[in-house]
Amino acid sequence: MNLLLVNPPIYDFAAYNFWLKPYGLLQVASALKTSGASVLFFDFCDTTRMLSLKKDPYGRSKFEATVEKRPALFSSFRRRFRRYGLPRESFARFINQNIGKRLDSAFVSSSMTYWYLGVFEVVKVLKEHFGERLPIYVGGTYAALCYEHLRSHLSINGIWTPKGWLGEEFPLPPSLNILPADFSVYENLDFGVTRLSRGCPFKCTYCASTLLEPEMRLRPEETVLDELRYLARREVKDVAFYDDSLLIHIEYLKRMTERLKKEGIRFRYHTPNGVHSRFISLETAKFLKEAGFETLFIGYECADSQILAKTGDKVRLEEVKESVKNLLAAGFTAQQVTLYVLAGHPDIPMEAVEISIREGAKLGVRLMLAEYSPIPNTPDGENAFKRFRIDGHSEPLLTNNTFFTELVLGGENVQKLKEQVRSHNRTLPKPRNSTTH
Ligand code: B12
Ligand code: SF4
Repeated sequence: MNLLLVNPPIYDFAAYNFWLKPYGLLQVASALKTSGASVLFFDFCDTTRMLSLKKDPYGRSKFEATVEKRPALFSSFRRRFRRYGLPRESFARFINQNIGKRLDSAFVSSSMTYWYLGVFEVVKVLKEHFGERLPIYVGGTYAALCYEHLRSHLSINGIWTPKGWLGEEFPLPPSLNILPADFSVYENLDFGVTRLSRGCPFKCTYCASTLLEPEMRLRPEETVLDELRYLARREVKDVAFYDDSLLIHIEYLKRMTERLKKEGIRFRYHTPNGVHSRFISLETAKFLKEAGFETLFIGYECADSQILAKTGDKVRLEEVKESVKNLLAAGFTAQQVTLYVLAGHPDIPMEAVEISIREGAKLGVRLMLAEYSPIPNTPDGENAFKRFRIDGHSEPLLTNNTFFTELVLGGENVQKLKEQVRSHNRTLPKPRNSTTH
């Protein structure tokens, strides 16, 4: 059986390859190959194929991009709307050279809810080339969170959701999310990603984690180790964790890194998805340093504990202060630790974001704004839709984090916040022999 797996391009106001890999689709690749199928793979966001790009020392980079016509609902929004990823022609070439007309089914992944135009583009091209009779299946975050939107706009065979298939089923193991990811589909690898678990024990009111995975599940240790051993054989140096709550599994993490070390495997680890301050004791900070964690991103969100308590109480300013103190004492530099500051959440006014930046700046590590995206069916997402009279269900573009943050705070204020963050980051000492950018 000939199957094609595609990770679509991104349509957005901004996109950066912040250790982005279509991890779910790589798990699908693994399941399909195990069942004996022949798998072809095309990733529009594979930056190893964008030769003109400058990479940072950890494999991150911009994407190749073209400016696109702004969707009508963004007409009063001044920012440029772009398509990020490999050009349409390279996909057409790939199809002509590798598949011709012999394709049994196609599998398309999806990521952010507001990136669905990429899914639409890929499905359209597939239908043009292979005809309406080609079975097409779509999965991933947008499919899971906005399946009604997807179903009502595209004629496809099946949608993979956390509750099971919608429409036609394609036989895939129900334990898909604990299967290994198959990185062999990539000719070149600039970094790897992994996860020890799926799901999160916290229930933050702005987050979709429980909708995507109602129960927290650990992936088998051997599966994760095999994934990482494979990446080591491919000489990958940087690995990013995609866990929702990585440090809750500290014993697992310790066992795993210890076993890899015994096998002579050492990576530089990164946590772009943010980790919890609460779990960073001095002992854990020392372990992280020793294990090879190179950049740590921490979910700081907001300095106001009352606001935080209302959204799920996953973090408090005191805990952030303590964790940063521990990380610096364990030998991390100011440049290696970044605090995410949440902006654009309707319950966090401009002044509260500015206070968060000021308080965060006092801790002497990097800050980064995380622009809020109102996610359908989350408590805060639904409130946001009511308050701003927008319907993110019938138009998921409205959940775009850049757009929504400007809607809440105003464009000038967002620029002001960005400048405050930038000017703080400029004050931080640049370490000698630094590999950070
Ligand atoms: C890792 C991660 C990131 C990574 C990058 C991930 C990526 N590859 O795109 C980083 C750190 C960069 C990131 C950034 C952001 N993220 Co994020 N991220 C995640 C996280 C934790 C995992 C996503 C992931 O890749 N999962 C990997 C695989 C295992 O899961 P999956 O894709 O769902 O696939 C499963 C199935 O769907 C299936 N599958 C997948 N594809 C297909 C295809 C077919 C055909 C089939 C059959 C099945 C199938 O296989 C998997 C089985 O388990 C999710 C939360 C979560 N728990 O899922 C949030 C999440 C996706 N992110 C979110 C947010 C808000 C953001 C940010 C906006 C945060 C911020 N304010 O800065 C930014 C956005 C960046 C941007 N440019 O716009 C939101 C979604 C927002 C939205 N509107 O869609 C989520 C849901 C978290 C939340 N707060 O609720 N994120
Ligand atoms: S701790 Fe993070 S992943 Fe877990 S529910 Fe809260 S925001 Fe979501």
